[in-house]
Amino acid sequence: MGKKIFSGVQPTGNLHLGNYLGAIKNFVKLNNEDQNQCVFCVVDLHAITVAQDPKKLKDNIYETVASFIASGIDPEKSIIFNQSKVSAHSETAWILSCVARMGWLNRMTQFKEKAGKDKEKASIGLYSYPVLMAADILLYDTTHVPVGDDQKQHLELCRDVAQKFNNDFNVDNFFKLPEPLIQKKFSRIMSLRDGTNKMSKSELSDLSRINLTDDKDQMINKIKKAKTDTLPLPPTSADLEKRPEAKNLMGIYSTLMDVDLDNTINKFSGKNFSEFKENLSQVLVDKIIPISSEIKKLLKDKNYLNQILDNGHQKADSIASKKLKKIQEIVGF
Ligand code: AQP
Repeated sequence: MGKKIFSGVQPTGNLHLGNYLGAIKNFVKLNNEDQNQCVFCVVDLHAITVAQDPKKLKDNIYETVASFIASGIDPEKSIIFNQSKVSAHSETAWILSCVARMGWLNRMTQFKEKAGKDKEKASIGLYSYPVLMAADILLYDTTHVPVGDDQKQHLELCRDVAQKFNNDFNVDNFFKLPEPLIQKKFSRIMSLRDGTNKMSKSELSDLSRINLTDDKDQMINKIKKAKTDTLPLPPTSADLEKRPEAKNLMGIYSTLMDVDLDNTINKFSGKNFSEFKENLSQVLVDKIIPISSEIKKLLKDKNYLNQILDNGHQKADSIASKKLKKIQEIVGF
């Protein structure tokens, strides 16, 4: 039997190599497996947990859809839609927020990181974000959720919420407990400026990430400027452990080439960074520029993108509203 896949990407702009290698590349693989039912959501309700410029948000929604399609997701085979258009997500999130416990949410590291020191001023939405994410996933009887490593804790919370709902209302197996699908290696792509921080859309320095819409010169320049150390490339993977920037760049190369890290190490051991960076730039340009060009082309055809979203909205709404109706009956509405 095929898998039921659900995952989301926030339309917060600057979709980057981390989003692609950590999540979207995996979406494409799952989309291409025959039996799977895939739902890929542009999670705009999640995006507004931090302030967004309304005009840019609209553009970013189109850019996210274009990135899905340019990366190889087939909109005929997978459901692609905008989260805010299917009201069952918000309605289910409210019900589940009465099931989830404060103590569980207090442990979420992403909230702590994003809220920073001034958590009194963070939005309530940012705090309860994982409950909305649980609603997103559970509405589609999802069996597998392809995500980057940073989302693992939220997935565990989703399973806890599902289990507690099933227990509290005595509805065994009503919500399925979804499994995370996280890449085994290099599940977290790090910033090009600091190998200990994840590559992120909201990082101020554009030099910290490769955007999926960057052109060839920008990519080459960012790799040239990527932080490194002064040593030549090492002979074993153990030697990389204390060299986060070298490890990240070699990981990016290996993931793009679909080869093991040891393979990359053997190829470049003893060489200096400038030679390695030339090879890395070349593979980036070969693999990502076709996607980048396709995104730009698709963004010129808003009618086509709207058509995909409308079509996806109808399909998603039909599944989600049926599940919501059952949830409402169970809680006694
Ligand atoms: N650096 C990363 N390495 C691997 N996977 C990553 N993902 C994000 N960054 C990396 C994965 O991409 C998917 C979509 O992420 P998202 O946009 O919904 O949210 P995010 O994790 O908050 O992404 P960013 O880039 O870090 O955005 P900001 O800066 O706004 O917080 C998810 O599966 C995520 O794991």
